[in-house]
Amino acid sequence: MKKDAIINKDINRRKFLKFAGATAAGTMLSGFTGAIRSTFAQVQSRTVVKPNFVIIFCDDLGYGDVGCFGSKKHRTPNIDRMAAEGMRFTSFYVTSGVCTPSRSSLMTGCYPRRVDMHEDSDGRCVLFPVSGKGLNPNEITIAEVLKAQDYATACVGKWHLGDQPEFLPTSQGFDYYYGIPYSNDMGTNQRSQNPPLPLLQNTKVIEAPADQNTLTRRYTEQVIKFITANKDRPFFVYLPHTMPHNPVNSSENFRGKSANNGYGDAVEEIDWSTGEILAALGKLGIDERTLVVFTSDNGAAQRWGGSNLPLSGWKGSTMEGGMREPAVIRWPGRIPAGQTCDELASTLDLLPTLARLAGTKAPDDRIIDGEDIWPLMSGQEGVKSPHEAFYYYQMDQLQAVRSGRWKLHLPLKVKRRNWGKGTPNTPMKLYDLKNDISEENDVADRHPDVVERLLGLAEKAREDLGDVNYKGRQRPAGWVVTPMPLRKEKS
Ligand SMILES: [Ca+2]
Repeated sequence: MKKDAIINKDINRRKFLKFAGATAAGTMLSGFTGAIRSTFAQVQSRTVVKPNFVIIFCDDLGYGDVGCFGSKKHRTPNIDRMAAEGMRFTSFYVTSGVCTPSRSSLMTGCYPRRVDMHEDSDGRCVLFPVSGKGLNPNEITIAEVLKAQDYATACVGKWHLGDQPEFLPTSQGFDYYYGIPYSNDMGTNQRSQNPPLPLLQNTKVIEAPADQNTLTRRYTEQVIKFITANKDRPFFVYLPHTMPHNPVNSSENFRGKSANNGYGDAVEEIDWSTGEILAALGKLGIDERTLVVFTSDNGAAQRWGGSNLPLSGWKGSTMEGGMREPAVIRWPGRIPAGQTCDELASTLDLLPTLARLAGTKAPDDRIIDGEDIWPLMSGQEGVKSPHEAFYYYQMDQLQAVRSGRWKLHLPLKVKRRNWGKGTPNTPMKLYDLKNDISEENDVADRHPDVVERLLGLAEKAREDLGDVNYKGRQRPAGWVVTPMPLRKEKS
């Protein structure tokens, strides 16, 4: 693989401003007189008030891990209330069963293969510390789209799209960053050559190893501080929690309190955190102009106590349990309360949808795989998913396709797994997810026409997004030649 392309951020910025076109006019206004500016603001406020956005993105939280999605073990009254005041999405997907690729899609509105974030430089399923590879700064992230609309932007939590300065949130459209750059199990304890798990503020390591017990609490404080400081202008907060990814940790108020060991404690602290953020929005009087998303980056792992029920399979697989997530979206007055949407939607759709709500649109100088799902979110009657198909990739391999109620697992000579040898000769299977959400009854024999149609869709995906060694219409990742470990400066 070629590693010689160092990204020129200035060129990138210029390109982006060109793309932003009319929207850049908003930025130029800062040079005008106060009077003109205030007239502009009045006109603008009469036409459209830009909503705030908060995306709460858990790490490895399963489909069945919160009360409003059926958990009997975890007490999640705040997330449940959020669902009662908003909409549950029950066929909401991420594009991968693991962290890095899944996050690349939320940021770019593209499948991981599209932006070459489906594997690391050595063919592993996620990025590891001191990685020369990262999300290409030439990609236009959701934060960059919103920043061009004059949003204040913050990322608080686990990033995992590159640990070099060129790839960190502050180089990808976020004004502010506070959090860990990759997974909480990737400190020195994982491999002795890794630096102690760094906690960053912007690009500076402020603590190493990070005290994981207090991360959820500190993230929450950071988010509320940022929201409070920016309450009078539109803001975008991306909160990718570190928990409940293993090793699970929680602060003293939650430790040992749940009915499901450390995992349950961590989930219940995330619920508390969600409640604190919603309470802050209410207190600041900005509830009705703030859209909040709650979901997870992939399904629960098999080993640590999470649940994907009633789905089958675990984190890291293309079964529903790996890639279908609990999702709640709330915006009082704009999203109808207490409703459920079972139409196919995904994290791919957040960029186009939020762009539209901010008064702009997704970048049109490149392929974006996501679609605007505001018609679904706003509860318009009879609206169907904008996606003819959704594709389940395991790293570089297309393994399954869903269209409407049907999901086809493709027949594969060697079905890839994240770790170790693949599984040989896996047979084709067709499931009717409407009647068989657990993927238990193969009905391929009874529906040859459906099988043929889905095989055709898979073929289209192979041509477009690629499959194994065939690249398809892929854009390059970002690379740095000499990646350096993130360490705390000696004081
Ligand atoms: Ca994860």
